[in-house]
This record gives sequence, structure tokens and C-alpha cells, in this order.
Amino acid sequence: MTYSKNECLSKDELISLQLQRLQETLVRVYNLVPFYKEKFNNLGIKPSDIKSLEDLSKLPFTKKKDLRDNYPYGLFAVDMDQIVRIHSSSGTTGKPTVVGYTEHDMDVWSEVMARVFTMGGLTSRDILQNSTGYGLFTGGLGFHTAAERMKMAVIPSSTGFTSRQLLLLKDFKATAITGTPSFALHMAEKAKAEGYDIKKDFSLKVGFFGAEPASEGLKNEISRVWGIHYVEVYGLSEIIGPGVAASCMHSHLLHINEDHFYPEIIDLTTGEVLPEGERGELVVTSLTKQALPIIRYKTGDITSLTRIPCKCGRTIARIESIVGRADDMLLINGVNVFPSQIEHVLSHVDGITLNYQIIAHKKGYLDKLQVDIELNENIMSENIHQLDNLKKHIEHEMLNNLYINVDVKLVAPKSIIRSEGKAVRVIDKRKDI
Ligand code: DLL
Repeated sequence: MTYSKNECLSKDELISLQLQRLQETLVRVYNLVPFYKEKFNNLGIKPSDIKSLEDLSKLPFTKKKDLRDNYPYGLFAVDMDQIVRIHSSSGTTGKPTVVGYTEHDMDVWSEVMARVFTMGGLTSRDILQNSTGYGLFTGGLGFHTAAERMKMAVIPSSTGFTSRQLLLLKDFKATAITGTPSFALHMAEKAKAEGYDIKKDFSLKVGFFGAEPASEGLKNEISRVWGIHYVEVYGLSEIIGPGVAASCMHSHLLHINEDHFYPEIIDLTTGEVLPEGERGELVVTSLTKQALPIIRYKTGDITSLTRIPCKCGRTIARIESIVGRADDMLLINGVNVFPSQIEHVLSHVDGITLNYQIIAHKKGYLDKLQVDIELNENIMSENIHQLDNLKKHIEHEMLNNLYINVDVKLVAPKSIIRSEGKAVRVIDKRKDI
């Protein structure tokens, strides 16, 4: 089942729709946003010079810094009386990024999110517990609006208050849930501790998770403990919020709603557009946004793109799960390491949980990587020899898979701080020096 016919267009139909929408967008940003007019003029490019989708690569990138420099509304292409919603992401450094939506943008957003719910098999008969944070973050309200559009019963439980969430989940009989993967794992842990029988007490059949990276191992673990199908949801506020891409019932790859968000994958160092299948940074151009149209936005997210047809029948391109963020990549004595690679190794080890934290620090001139990993409750043992063997085994696996020496520290169950929003997986102490 698909929600929109645009998910299944032929190649020619899709290209012609994308090109028409791209050209309209370029005219709009050129005429309405001084930032773009100046950038295009500096390069001597007019919107009419962009005659094909490939020509897009002639245009410069837009970066998060551009949104910050134009804080709060400098990149908006409409008057404030047309804005019906404002969201903002909390910047860890400097000013937050502010995004706005017209009524039309809200319609696009709820449509792409309704596509996502349909990918997970939801209909108006479903009850959705929306355990994603409401507020300035786009997650909660992004899911909410689309669920209402599909006439589901939405429980706006937001995140946190885990015991109450579990009570609602049992009593209100939600058939679907949303949240971050780390919160899903935390809820399962709490459910067990509070004596729930997860498979019997709850009515869940599917979960929609995103906002942070999750390895295949973590996704499988969440599916297993909850007994649900895992739909991965990807998105970012600068483009719209959740709903840019999501996985269907047939594959782990994520269908990108490319009739609204045109994707390119670029080389991390040269910025050149890479061919299908190669890994690089995802760059997105909005094709239908009114309030905040955005041209060649550098997402910072590392992935690859494929047009191999999916069994579900959708013809839109698919991206692989985000491997990590370009700025999340740790350089350990010259070797690139993504937290997702570490999680992948851990997901194949018995006796531990996937609650972990990566700490990078310096010893003399050398980089050192420590990974704190919570033990599984069943293996908490007095047997130091057994724990030492486990530690050595994980260190050996890290060296074999990542080619770096990792110092593993096994810590007690539930000793790593839990997050209600996005999990903090990496602490880079080298930055403090
Ligand atoms: O996180 C929107 C969202 C909410 C997506 C709920 C999915 C579910 P931002 O706060 O602007 O928006 O953060 C965007 O989060 O550039 C990625 O680095 C990361 N991210 C989002 N989804 C995924 C995912 C929301 N499925 C940033 N896998 C993005 C990995 C993700 N990273």
C-alpha cells in the first residue's frame, strides 16, 4: 500500500516533475531571498541556466552556518503573515536554527509523514502512542499532524515519564509507537524491571524510530524485545522534519520522498556529486517548500543512494541507514571511526547490552579510545576471570573490525545515563585540551 501515486512514478515522469519543481523553486529563491540572489550572482548563474537536474551541481551548497548567520528569519521566502508554524533546533554552539512553515508546507509535511505511516502498514484504525518529544523539536508534532490527517487515534505522550508511558501503552492499547531508538530500548528495560510481560501486556505491532543513528543490531534488538516491525524514519528540521525518508516493510533501506526533496550524495573532501551506490554526504534541495526553500543543503549525514527497485513497488530512490554524521566521525590516530561501527561490533557480542558510551582522549601525543559498555543483568558475576575474558574478546573484535585498539570498560547494568531525546554516544575529551 502506498499513500501517494508520486511514490510510484516512472523514471521519466519523476524527472520531469522534479525538474519543473526545481526550476520553480530556483526562480522563487532568486527573487525572494537576497542570500540566494547574491550567491547566484557571484557565480554569474541565473535560475534559467539550470536546464537539467544534473545542472544543479553548478549551484553552491547551503550550510547550517548560513541559517545561523541569517537568524532568525533571513532565509524565509514569504511574509510572516503566511507562516503558520515555527520550529527550531537547539544548536550546541551558537544560535539555534529556525525553520518556518506555510499552510502549504504543513500540508506537504503531513503528506510525506502519512506516506511513512502507510509504509509501516498503519490506517485510520490504528492507535498511535507518540513518544517523541513535542515542542520546538520537529519530531513530536511532525508525527502528530500526519497521524491526525490519517484519522488515527493519537496519544500525545511525548517523551520521558517512562513508567507512565508503559501504563498508557498497556491501558490505551496503542498498536504503534514512535520515539528515538535509545528511548525504545530504555522503555523495554523499564518494562521488564516493572514486571510487564512485553509481548502479552501490550498491543504494539509496529514502531517508528529515528532522529539518531541506530545500527542493524540495535534495530533488531528493539524489534525482538518489543515483538514489533521496526520502521526507520529519517529527517531534519532544515528540510522539513521527520518524513524525508523511511523504510518500508520489505527492506532496511529508506525510501526518500524525492518528488519533494531532491537528493545528491557528495564526496566528503571534493564536494563532487558521487555515482549511485557510493557513500558520501547527503545533500538535499527542497522542491516544494514555500516558507524556507533550501538549495543543496549539506545535511552532514553520511549515506549512499540506490535506484534498485524495491519489492514494495515504490520507485522513489532509497538511501541506506545513516552511517554517521560527517562531524561525528572520530579520527583515532588517523583511522576514521563512526560510532555506528562500534555499535555494530557490540551487537554481535553476548553478555552485554547496547547501552554504551565512547570516550576519546589523549595519552601523550596518541589518541585513545575507551568504550564503556553496560553488562547484561544475567552476566553480572563475581567471576573476575570471566569478565576479563569478555573484555579481551570485545577488544579483539574491535581491532579485527575497526583496525584500532579500543580500551573496553565493562560497567554495571543501568549505570550509563539514559537520554529521553537523542542519545549522547560520544564524549570527545580531546576537544577540551
Ligand atoms: O531529528 C527529525 C526527526 C524526528 C527525524 C523524529 C526522525 C524522527 P533534527 O533535530 O533537525 O531533526 O535533527 C536532524 O538528526 O541530520 C541526522 O543527523 C539525525 N537523524 C535524524 N533521523 C535519523 C535517522 C530530527 N533515522 C539530524 N538515523 C539529522 C540517523 C538521524 N540519524
